[in-house]
Amino acid sequence: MCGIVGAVAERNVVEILLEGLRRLEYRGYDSAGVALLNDQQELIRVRRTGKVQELADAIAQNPVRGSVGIAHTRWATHGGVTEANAHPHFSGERVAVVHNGIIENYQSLRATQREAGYTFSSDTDTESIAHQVDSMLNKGHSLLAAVQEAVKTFHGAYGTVVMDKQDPERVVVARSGSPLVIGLGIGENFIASDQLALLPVTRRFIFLEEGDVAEITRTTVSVFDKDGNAVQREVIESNIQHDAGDKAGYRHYMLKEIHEQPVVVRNTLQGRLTDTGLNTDIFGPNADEILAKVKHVQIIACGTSYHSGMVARYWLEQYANVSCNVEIASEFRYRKSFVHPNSLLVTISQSGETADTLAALRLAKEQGYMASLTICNVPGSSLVRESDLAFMTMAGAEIGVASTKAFTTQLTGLLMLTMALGQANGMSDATRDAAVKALHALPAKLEETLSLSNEIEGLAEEFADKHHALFLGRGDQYPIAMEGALKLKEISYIHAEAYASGELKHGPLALIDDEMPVIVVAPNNELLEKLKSNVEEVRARGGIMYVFADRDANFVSDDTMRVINVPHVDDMIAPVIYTLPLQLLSYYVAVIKGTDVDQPRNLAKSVTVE
Ligand code: F1P
Repeated sequence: MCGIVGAVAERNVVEILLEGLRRLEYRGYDSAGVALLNDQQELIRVRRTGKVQELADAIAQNPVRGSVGIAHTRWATHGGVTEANAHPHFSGERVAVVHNGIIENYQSLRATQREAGYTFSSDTDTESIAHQVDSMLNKGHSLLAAVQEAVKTFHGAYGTVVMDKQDPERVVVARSGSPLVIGLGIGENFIASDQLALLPVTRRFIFLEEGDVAEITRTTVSVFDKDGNAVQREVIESNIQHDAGDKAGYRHYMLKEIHEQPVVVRNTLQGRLTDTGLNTDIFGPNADEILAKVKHVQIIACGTSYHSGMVARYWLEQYANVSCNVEIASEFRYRKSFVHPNSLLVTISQSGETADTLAALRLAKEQGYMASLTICNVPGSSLVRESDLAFMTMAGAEIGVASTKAFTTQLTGLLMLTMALGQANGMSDATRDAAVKALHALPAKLEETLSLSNEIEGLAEEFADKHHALFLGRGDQYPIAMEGALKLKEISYIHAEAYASGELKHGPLALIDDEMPVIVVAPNNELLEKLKSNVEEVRARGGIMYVFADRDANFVSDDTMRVINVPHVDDMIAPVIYTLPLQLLSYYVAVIKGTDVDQPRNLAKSVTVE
């Protein structure tokens, strides 16, 4: 979603801003822009719809420079994808603003501002931020005070950075609902919506908290909390590994990330899984003491992360004897729900910034959960900071909008959570030993599964002209079928649905014909015979099937069924393993269709608005 970069320096900051925007490209956006204060104290702006490269080309043709600047990638919410709606937005020739989030009361702000004589050149909610700050400046406030006063009138979510032409030494930033991080340099300071944007210039960061307003000059950073009190926020040294430019020879980040899974799953296990069980407190300080009391788990997440939560429900109830509910964050947060005694709230998120998941966590905290745990991939993210316990997946930066390695590392963490909760709830030694063995084997099995890549690439040809697809699975493979369908939708734009195959007779069988490929995930588990009956139901209606099956499951390819043999693995890790062929299938179908694999249309990597 939208990205912010800003800088206050002595040197020309144009390249820093553009590089920052490039590093945020993976989040998804549709236009980009930059505003600078140049040496003549003029406010200049360049904006383009499309890619950051188009903005960079425009600047290369008509160079601009400045030592104070703000830049933005916009993912349209209010107003179409036009240059006029791209950020930065100005109020007159004085104030420039970039903004992530949504100002929900922008209509009423606009009405008041119109009455005061302001005019609008965009359809955005952001322009009303610029005018609001300008009106406060006109009352004689400093830039800092003007922003502090202006934010009092905003309802909604914002991460915003403001420049004032008449005060060229500083930018003022405000955070409420959309993350912002200050990067500390030597004789220069920076701001961004994500630390990745600033890694070329610094590794020292201050993560702003909800309600913070901060004033940033070349040499000072002053932070004020929501009540206006000056506060000290901790400076964190980031050791995050990321090189946005590096596809390591792969054609797309998504393919690179699919192939990284054996390594990142190994990294996620490292230091946590021993030869006989788990190390202590791998979910945070004193976690073992808290987990020992847990009798129920409520999982909250969105998208792919929700699917990993769905798998965890099967695991927790089957292996750990702990009851579990899973819910989409946007539903959970707007309904009254029941809090079971001794409930642990678990949020799952790659980014740690998903607006609905974060809001659900905040709501749940008021509802009497025993403790909150997040399974998250981004250190220092809002979910990590606001949860009692955290388990960091070690997927590394995930650039492809469609999540792959984050998902399999989440599953790895969730299986370890199952072991940890099972410990206090009667998990047998045999089950624990099986889990340890299966997890130790997982990276190598993932590697083996990736060798199906060529076969799946060949198969993808058969999907390129299809408009619909149906994914089937049972038990803990049902969420994997859902994840497979989501991947195909996201990057190839083929309509795909997933069903628990026992549900076929209850409706979806009506869809079956030879134009609707049916993808089946079929490990050799106790549900195999049931699944085989469902496969026969599809066959009897002329359906064409692609079955990803355990080699011992005895499926045979024929005119109506193509069987792809998946390595045999223990039941516990089968959901992780069967994810890979479905990721590869979606990837190769998307490549054949020529879509923008890493940045699919209309989607954003980090969904920071609800
Ligand atoms: C949730 C999510 C991702 C998806 C896309 C949009 O994000 O739905 O699963 O791939 O990037 O957001 P998160 O909470 O896991 O960061």
